[in-house]
Amino acid sequence: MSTPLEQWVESAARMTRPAHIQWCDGSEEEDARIKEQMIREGSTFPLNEKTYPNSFLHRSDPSDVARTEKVTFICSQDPGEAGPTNNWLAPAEAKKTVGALFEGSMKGRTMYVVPYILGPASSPQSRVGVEITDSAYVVASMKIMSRMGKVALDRLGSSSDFVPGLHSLGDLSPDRRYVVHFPEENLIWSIGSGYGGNALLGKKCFALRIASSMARKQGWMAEHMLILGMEAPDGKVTYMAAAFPSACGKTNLSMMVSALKNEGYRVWTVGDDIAWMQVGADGYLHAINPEAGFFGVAPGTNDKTNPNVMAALRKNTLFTNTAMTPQREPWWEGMSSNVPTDMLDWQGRAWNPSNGPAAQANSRYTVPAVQAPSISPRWDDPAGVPISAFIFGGRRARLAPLVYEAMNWQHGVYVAATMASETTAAITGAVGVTRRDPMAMLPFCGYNMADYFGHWFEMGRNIPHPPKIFHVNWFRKGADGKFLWPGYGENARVLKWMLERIQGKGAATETPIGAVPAPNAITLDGLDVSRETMSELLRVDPSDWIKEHADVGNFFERFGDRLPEGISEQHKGLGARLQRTTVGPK
Ligand code: GTP
Ligand code: SPV
Ligand code: MN
Repeated sequence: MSTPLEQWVESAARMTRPAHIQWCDGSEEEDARIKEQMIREGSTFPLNEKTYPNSFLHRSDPSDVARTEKVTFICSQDPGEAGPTNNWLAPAEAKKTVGALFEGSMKGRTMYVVPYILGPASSPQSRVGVEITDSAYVVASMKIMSRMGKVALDRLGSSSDFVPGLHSLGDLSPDRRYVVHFPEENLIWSIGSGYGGNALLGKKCFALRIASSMARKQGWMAEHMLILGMEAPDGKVTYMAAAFPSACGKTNLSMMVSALKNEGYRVWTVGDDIAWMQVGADGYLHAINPEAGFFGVAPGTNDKTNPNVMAALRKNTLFTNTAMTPQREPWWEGMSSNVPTDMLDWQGRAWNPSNGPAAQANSRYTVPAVQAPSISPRWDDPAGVPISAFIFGGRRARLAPLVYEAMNWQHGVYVAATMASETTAAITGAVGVTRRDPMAMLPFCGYNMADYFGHWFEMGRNIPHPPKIFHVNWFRKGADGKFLWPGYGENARVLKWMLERIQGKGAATETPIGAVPAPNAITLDGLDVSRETMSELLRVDPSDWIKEHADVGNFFERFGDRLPEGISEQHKGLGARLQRTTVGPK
């Protein structure tokens, strides 16, 4: 008798007709063979064995360098289940259209069967997925990003309790690229892309889109959040989770070297992109990191902005679409002030600045989490870590202050639901366009976003000790167009204020949108930020916020009467507070 997994593998092989089938065990020997295969295929290159041992540079197809949201679909029976912010296809239609592309797509190629666990191997919160792929790069990446191979097969046994994900490179044509999700069957199909979130199906497809839909039914949360522990001078560690849209600073915040480390404040990394959370016996929300590695944005990373990542990257790392120096070392814009000569750009051409940046703007590194010097001793804790604060934020050149605190859970859900951010190179399309991105989940919520807001309210009723909710904006700009806040390790100063607020200390000033730090409440010692700049960073301009409020109202209209009452109430409340402020007290 074959197991449910074997049956699914057989049916996938009948459809895609590979020349070979290889079951991955996750061993180092297997990993070495996969790397050899990648090198033979011609787009992967070993890096300097002395300075970057066991590290590789992979060049993707130039038309395949970021997530493609336009071809990402939620395929529920009822389009209302996908909601107005997702692309929708009827399941039968998706199976027909995308199935036709899978017909014979692996002919002459090897089909890899990649079992993996999301979350600590022994955690009850963890789940098993299996990805079938014809990409050796995907296998090598999944080995870093998840607990992959035998450990997952052992956990699965003959059970049918796994999320199947079928992936094929197809012909890599953007016209024949689809990333489709069937939340009612917990199934993922992806074809035509070898890139990150499109192809590593354990990441955004399972750990967010499918998992968010499971979490809603089962009473837990799957969020696009980093998880960090903030250590105070007394040695106590307070855990926080933060949701920022793609390429808006999650990896950097979670791995920061704190500017306040001499005062005893330091940051420990639990996760950099995704959090799965459920209410623990102690009444706190407990978070696990479903991943085992970091798939981080390379450009802008250097010894000053993120020394922890720079240290982590020196071995066993897979770089994608960076440039390469004559010493066979990776390079990207912002890595060093001296630009190496005679580089190959991300497409393998002799670098010529007239061709644009040497490294692709969304070039990335894939590195095992344990290599980070900041990795938390509890990052692999099967019980997860108790979360005391949620932080939301995005890129807003104007409007949003450096930090503010929501009044309570309901207000915090509203703050998160009204988040907006300027788009980045992590997704295909225009960069710098401000869009609403509730909870940084716009591209990742596997069901109707209005119901997702409802789920947040529901969770609030079920968490005896709910996290405090904050909003941050590291990206506010001055009249000169430059960032007002230095960011990176200096963000520890903002985390310190949050910690004080959690402890019932920390001075704050009420504004219509929430509480901002009182003047002097943020430690500025040793920092070249003037009091004037600080007050500009914390300024809340009611007339700007009245415009924002109207824009938010238009966004919410898209959800019709599916929008939870709690959101409408909060929206009215903010409108009234803003009116009172501009009119002045009677
Ligand atoms: P994804 O992996 O796409 O989810 O991105 P992310 O949210 O983890 O973003 P990441 O930390 O990789 O940062 C993305 C870009 O923002 C990089 O170029 C960083 O250098 C830059 N960045 C991160 N933190 C800050 C900050 O505090 N201030 C400024 N100005 N830039 C930052
Ligand atoms: C993101 O875009 O949020 C990422 C990169 O973390 S990807 O894996 O491509 O989704
Ligand atoms: Mn991300």
